[in-house]
Amino acid sequence: MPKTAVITGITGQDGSYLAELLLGKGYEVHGLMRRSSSFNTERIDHIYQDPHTPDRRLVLHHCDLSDGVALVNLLRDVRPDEVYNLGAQSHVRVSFDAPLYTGDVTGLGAVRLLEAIRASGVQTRLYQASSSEMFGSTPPPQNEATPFHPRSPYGCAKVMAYWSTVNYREAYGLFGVNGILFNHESPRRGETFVTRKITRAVARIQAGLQEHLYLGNLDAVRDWGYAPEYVEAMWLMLQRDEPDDYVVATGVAATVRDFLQAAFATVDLDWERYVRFDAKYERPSEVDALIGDASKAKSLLDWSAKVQFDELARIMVESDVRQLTDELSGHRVRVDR
Ligand code: NDP
Ligand code: GDR
Repeated sequence: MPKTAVITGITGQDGSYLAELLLGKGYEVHGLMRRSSSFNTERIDHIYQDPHTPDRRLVLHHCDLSDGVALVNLLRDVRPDEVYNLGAQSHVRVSFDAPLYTGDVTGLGAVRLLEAIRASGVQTRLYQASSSEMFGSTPPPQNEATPFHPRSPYGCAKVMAYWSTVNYREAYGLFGVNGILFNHESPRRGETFVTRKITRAVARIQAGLQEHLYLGNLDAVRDWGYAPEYVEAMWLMLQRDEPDDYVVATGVAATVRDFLQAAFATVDLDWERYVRFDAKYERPSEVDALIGDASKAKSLLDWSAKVQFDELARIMVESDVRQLTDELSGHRVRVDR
């Protein structure tokens, strides 16, 4: 029998790569998507299967992490072997503007899913998308034993989801794992996260469509990896005999300025000519430095990152240049945000 998986957040960056990975392994994949007034399936359109396709292995369901009863019903109907909770309000800066909403979806949403697993009585394994943002102001390097000190409503919500997963493991014997993933990016990264904002701007500046790029704090240190490699680690965690928690990271530190330099250098431009400061992109409390120690994932999952930030910047710039060329040749230029 092929395995069945449920993915919350299938329309997001990681959800789309994970769906591809699981379909490639022969899984039947059930993705939860929010109802939206405009199409929100761009990242999974290439793997979409029409409901009338015989034996289709990708099924989409309208469901929201704020709707606990719908989660119970869905799990009872699908009876998945594995559940990946990737759904979240995932933008750190936005979480300061929408703290209650972020707490509800990113924090309580995970608890609703845990309760839905219990209430439906389904025997399943759960992956919780935990985040390096939980470490917040605790200095690097950070590993599984590093204390949490979140610096945003998003980070606080992720700490709640993390501990709830551990609690359901201890209280009810649930096979629940936390992947504590450091920043990971790709050509499918949301356009308001700093890496993608930069690589899109490089393509537009080179094409003469944009003059300046407005950014906030350039001194922040992050550990940027490549998303397709990170979803592989998620899957590996659920294949172990025992549930556990794992840091997933490259271990390589780079500032936003370093990423800027690498991205603009891909097309031989000097970033300092184009970048301007705008305080609106600063956070009320910033996370200064995240650098992960993924030695546990290396020894127990045999997983390690291959792509590092400078190659990542090149992959993303090249993709954005191609995408812009396609848009221009179709006479369709998207309005920038
Ligand atoms: P994205 O922001 O790209 O995707 C988030 C997904 O959650 C989207 O599918 C979104 O739907 C969905 N979603 C948002 N609100 C709800 C809701 N109320 N109910 C159901 N679904 C909802 O995030 P990523 O793919 O980058 O990240 C995946 C997960 O991993 C997130 O939980 C994130 O917090 C976490 N994470 C990400 C890291 C990273 O560097 N990328 C690092 C560590 C953790 P829609 O498409 O309609 O907006
Ligand atoms: P982050 O990613 O907050 O680490 O969360 P983001 O790309 O938003 O910010 C990274 C760093 O860049 C600085 N920065 C800017 N950020 C944005 N978005 N826009 C700007 O204009 C800008 N200028 C400077 C930020 O201050 C920050 O220091 C991501 C998300 O995917 C989370 O969901 C995930 O949990 C963490 O990574 C790990």
